[in-house]
Amino acid sequence: MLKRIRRALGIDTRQSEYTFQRDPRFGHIATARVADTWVKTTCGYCSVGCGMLVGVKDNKAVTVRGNPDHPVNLGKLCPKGLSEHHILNAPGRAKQPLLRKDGKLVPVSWDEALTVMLEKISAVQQKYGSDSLGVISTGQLVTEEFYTLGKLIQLGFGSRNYDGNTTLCMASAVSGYKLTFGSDGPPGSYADMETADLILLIGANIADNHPILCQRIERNRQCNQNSTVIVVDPRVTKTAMMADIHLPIKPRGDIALLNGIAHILIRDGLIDRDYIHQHTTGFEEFASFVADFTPQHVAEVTGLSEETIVNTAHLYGKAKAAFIGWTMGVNHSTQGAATVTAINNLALITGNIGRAGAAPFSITGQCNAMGSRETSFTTALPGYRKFEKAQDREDLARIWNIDADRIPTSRGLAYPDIIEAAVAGKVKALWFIATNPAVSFPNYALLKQALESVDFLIVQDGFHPTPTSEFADLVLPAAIWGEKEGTYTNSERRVSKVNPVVTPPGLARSDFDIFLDIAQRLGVRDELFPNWQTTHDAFKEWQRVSAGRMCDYSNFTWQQLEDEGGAQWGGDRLYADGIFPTATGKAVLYSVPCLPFVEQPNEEYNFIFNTGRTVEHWHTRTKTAEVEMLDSMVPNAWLEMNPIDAAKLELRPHDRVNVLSRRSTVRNIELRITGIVAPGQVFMPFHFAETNSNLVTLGAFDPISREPNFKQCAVRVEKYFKTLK
Ligand SMILES: Nc1nc2c(c(=O)[nH]1)N[C@H]1C(S)=C(S)[C@@H](COP(=O)(O)OP(=O)(O)OC[C@H]3O[C@@H](n4cnc5c(=O)[nH]c(N)nc54)[C@H](O)[C@@H]3O)O[C@H]1N2
Ligand SMILES: Nc1nc2c(c(=O)[nH]1)N[C@H]1C(S)=C(S)[C@@H](COP(=O)(O)OP(=O)(O)OC[C@H]3O[C@@H](n4cnc5c(=O)[nH]c(N)nc54)[C@H](O)[C@@H]3O)O[C@H]1N2
Ligand code: SF4
Ligand SMILES: [Mo]
Repeated sequence: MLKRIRRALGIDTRQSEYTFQRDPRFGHIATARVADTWVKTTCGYCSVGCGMLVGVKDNKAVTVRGNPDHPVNLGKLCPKGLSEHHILNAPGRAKQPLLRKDGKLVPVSWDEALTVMLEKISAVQQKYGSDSLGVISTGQLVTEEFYTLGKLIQLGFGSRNYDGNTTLCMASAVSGYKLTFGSDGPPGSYADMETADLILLIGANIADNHPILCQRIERNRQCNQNSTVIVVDPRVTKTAMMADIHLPIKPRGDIALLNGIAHILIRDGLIDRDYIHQHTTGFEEFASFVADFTPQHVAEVTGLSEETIVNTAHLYGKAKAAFIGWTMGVNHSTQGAATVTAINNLALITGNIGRAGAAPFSITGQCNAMGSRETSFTTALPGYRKFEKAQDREDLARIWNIDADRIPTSRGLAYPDIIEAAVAGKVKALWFIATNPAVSFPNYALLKQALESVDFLIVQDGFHPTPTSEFADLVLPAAIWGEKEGTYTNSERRVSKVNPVVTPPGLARSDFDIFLDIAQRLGVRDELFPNWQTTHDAFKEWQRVSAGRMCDYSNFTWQQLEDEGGAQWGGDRLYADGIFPTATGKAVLYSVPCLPFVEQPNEEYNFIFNTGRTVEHWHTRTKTAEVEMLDSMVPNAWLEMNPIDAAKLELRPHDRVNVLSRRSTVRNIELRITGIVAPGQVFMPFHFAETNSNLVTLGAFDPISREPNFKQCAVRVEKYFKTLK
């Protein structure tokens, strides 16, 4: 779709071409790719946070290679990282502000764009109150930009209705960590994956989505003959194929499995009673709660054999150091936060936390989802402070030199609730920054209604047109990775330097510059951002705000972060002393039931629909569809179905099919018949706007984290016929 739109607009969709010269060492090489200078930076795709060197020639990024000195990746990069320079001068980049006039988006100056934006927001806020402005950001800006944006929205515009696409992603991990430990913050390090005796990966397909982490497992195997890798996933993913043991769990059987493992550990005396006594609360209640999770009961719920469940528990309980890593197979659920607490329970009752190789470790998603969590202003106040705590608000007011009563005492609406409020007419202006909800938000029909209901819709993106920017009243063209400076934090709390390589195309400006310009026009720049010119000014204030907090940046310098391949706040691992930031100083064991997922299959909609990713593509493909070598490998979506189901439906490999749910239909997808998925389940990647999986997904959200249940809903599959439009 993106390519079609661009072709229709006469935009060249080909990659730039190279001329060739002969090099005595390498044979023919492309001259256009011979770099004059190399710039150190950090990959802008996933949260592994690989260090890279970008080769530049004539203000053009011509090549990328892994930074051999970076501790995260030691010179390796995955296919997306290796081709990242191609996105910078891709034809689809947004190059000028566009304003809707008489129904059409037309080019305007920045002055006109921002003048109109502020007039519209001000009109809406005067009429409907300050919370009628809703803002959704991302996990893909630099930390300094997140900090600036949060201040601008909460204190400048005075709206509490600010959230991010991180609620579609990490929110359950954040909520689960807060419940158990009293604070967010992944306790472990990647190095733990090298030293653990047992690695349990739950709903995490690292071979596709965090490929460079796989080398940690390889290194573990080289050093430790007796280590075991167990992958819990309903599908036989590439990661499952790398494992020693794959547990093809029934969808959403995870809590039962985790409680069942706890049951066996307690029954067989494989728990650390000293650790439990000194560092946790709630054990008696927990032990009696999991008594019901007998191997027999858990086998029924999970579809795994009793023997497998007992074996898994014994491997976990007997490991000297056990590591649990998880990603979206856990978080993307109405029981996401509860599942995270169940994971934390296992770590706590065996003392597998705060030691080398031992951690309950949420593998994050986007390059800087962690930076957005640290600076927050969404679910918390900056530096993991709490809206509800007067002391926290007073601390910040002192640093900011403002009255404490200007700081909100509770969070505003979460992302899905902002969308609902837009449909309900309570949020009247919406501003999306670096996210593409028309492809990524569940239940597209409701999202579309929200986009069409608001009085004014602003989309600030590095690319245009995107499926979301097509709805916009105002498009603000933004600089992206490779064009701006600041820091990203990866999954292991490592803060790394991000550097500009080239200047942004056309009139595109960095998000930071756009925020400051808006602050100036709003009349709050001098108060909120005094004398700020660059992201380094934001960094300096953020250092003061984070000082003494868990995510303390006060001793970091940009130069040191660049030279040393980043630094981890909190050191190698958190909670080494077993003291947790809860009221009692102890971690809390939660007793969580395992509930059936919300939309169970029935006769009419007889399949469980699962969605996820593939290594070649990044989310909604605004970037990777522009990289020929990635897009040509996987140009279209597909649907995975088990041979038993295909035989019943008389479908053959590569048939074209439709996927129907109670909400809508995805039409004309290639069918792949494969044992990767179990009978009764189908899987589809969510990357493709033209066959958008979120037409059919469900608008059901975790009551605590507000994260969507992206991984299960009920669908049926029918053969596609051309006449069906
Ligand atoms: N190539 C690539 N890499 C990426 C991204 C990308 O778009 N492309 N995105 C990044 C981001 S933001 C994120 S959040 C991460 C996501 O990384 P992952 O979480 O690894 O990605 P997914 O494919 O969404 O889901 C992982 C697995 O969850 C499984 N799953 C589904 N239901 C269940 C269940 O009930 N229980 C269990 N145990 N598992 C289940 C799915 O079968 C799937 O294999 O990837 C990051 N890295
Ligand atoms: N069905 C289903 N849906 C899902 C998921 C799933 O597994 N299944 N996964 C969910 C998850 S975990 C996530 S994280 C979301 C991701 O969903 P999105 O956030 O919508 O995905 P992206 O394609 O990364 O969108 C980022 C946008 O920001 C733009 N951009 C990139 N860099 C910059 C920048 O520096 N500045 C600005 N202003 N713009 C920039 C890009 O061009 C792109 O349009 O999708 C969620 N949706
Ligand atoms: S693993 Fe992630 S951070 Fe590393 S190169 Fe690939 S996309 Fe970039
Ligand atoms: Mo994500």
